[in-house]
Amino acid sequence: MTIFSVQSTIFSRASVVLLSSNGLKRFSFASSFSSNAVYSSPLPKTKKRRCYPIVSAVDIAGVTIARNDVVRDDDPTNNVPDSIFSKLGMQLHRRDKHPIGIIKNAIYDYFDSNYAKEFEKFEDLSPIVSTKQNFDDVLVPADHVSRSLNDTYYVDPQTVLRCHTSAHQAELLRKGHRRFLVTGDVYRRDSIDATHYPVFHQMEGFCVFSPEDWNESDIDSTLHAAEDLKKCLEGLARHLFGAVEMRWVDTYFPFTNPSFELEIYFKEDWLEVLGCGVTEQGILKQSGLDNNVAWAFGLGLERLAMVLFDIPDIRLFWSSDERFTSQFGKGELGVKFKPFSKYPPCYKDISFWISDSFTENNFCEVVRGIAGDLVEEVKLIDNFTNKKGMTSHCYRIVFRSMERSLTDEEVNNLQSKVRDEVQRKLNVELR
Ligand code: FA5
Ligand code: MG
Repeated sequence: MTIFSVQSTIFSRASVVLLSSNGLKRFSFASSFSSNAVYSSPLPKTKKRRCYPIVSAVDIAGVTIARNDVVRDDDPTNNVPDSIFSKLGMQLHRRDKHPIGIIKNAIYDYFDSNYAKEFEKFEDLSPIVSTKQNFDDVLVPADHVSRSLNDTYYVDPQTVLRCHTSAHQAELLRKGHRRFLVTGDVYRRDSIDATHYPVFHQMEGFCVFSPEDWNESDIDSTLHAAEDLKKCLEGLARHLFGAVEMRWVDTYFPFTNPSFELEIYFKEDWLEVLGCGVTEQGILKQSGLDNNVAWAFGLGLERLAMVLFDIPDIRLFWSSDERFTSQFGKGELGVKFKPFSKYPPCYKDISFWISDSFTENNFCEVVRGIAGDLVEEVKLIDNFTNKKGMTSHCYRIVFRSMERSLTDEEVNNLQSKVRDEVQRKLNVELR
């Protein structure tokens, strides 16, 4: 969980085989299955401390959604906190002067000019989707880790906040769309550091080929799609960044085979910016496309924008501080972010004996619920099991505001609340 380290994300488990960009034939896969039981470790619902302004309703895709529709304090299968509800409907990707909107428009330009506007664009699909859309339609197995309450925000057992834009692939195919881009906000319970945030933006790309597209070449359909996909994404990376160091990593997704991730060298480490692959036939079959082949990708827009604009911390995208927002303009791709000031971090450690139901995502959610964007990183710094079989974890919490210096009193107060709440909600014993 260190800053800028390469991590596997919930859908992918990278086999970390370094590929050259033309190494298409060296496919290898690692399993993404997990023994974690679905619904294994929900964050217990107790009376919430309100650390966020309570928003009573938000507008999503022209529909008003009340807080009670999404945040249900009394329902144990609901794990959406107010901090997340307040982000629904913000749609940073639809703001032309925001780095996320600027990068989205630059990607649109690339597709419009290279594919003669063949790719249809969707950017206003509701992020509240069914588990069928989010998981079943894209062949996510019943025991896949991403389905757990630990990883995904559930509104109720059949409804989630989408955790990827792949949730819309199947419905758009069923409606007859064959080449499209879907952009939207996605939601995940995740670790806390400079490149992970529980709400971020993805752009899905999907492209169906018919037999006549590959019949003339002497390679098979899968290889045709995989080569086309890599060519398309390498071209996109050059369009956005010019010369940049990148590498392909083989990985596993339930919905593609073969599957790849693209990493870009940024701040002295490899940063995963997208997942992609050749679509599983089962998905195409659902829409009667048995004789076709397709590729798909899911880009992390924050990650791309961090590289493009040199933005060091993912929390900044949510800042309304003028010193941040005023640095970006519509269509301006060449801007490098100038940090307005680097305020000092404050480190606090917390140790406790964990119980069987403890999960790091639940812990991170408690810390975010109290400190919001004042928490920069949560890192496990010590982990041991004693002779009695009790396991102790020590976490270092880095508090830092991007906008001002924090006072000792304020940080002590936050840490004390974290200690109380962790004990109350997570069934751990403080040390
Ligand atoms: C997916 O979400 C797949 N749906 C992508 C895909 C689509 C694969 C179509 C194949 C075909 P993954 O979980 O790896 O994959 O996330 C995709 C990208 O989202 C990552 O590469 C990263 O850039 C970004 N991302 C993931 N988690 C976070 C996070 N917590 N904060 C910010 N960005 C994130
Ligand atoms: Mg990934």
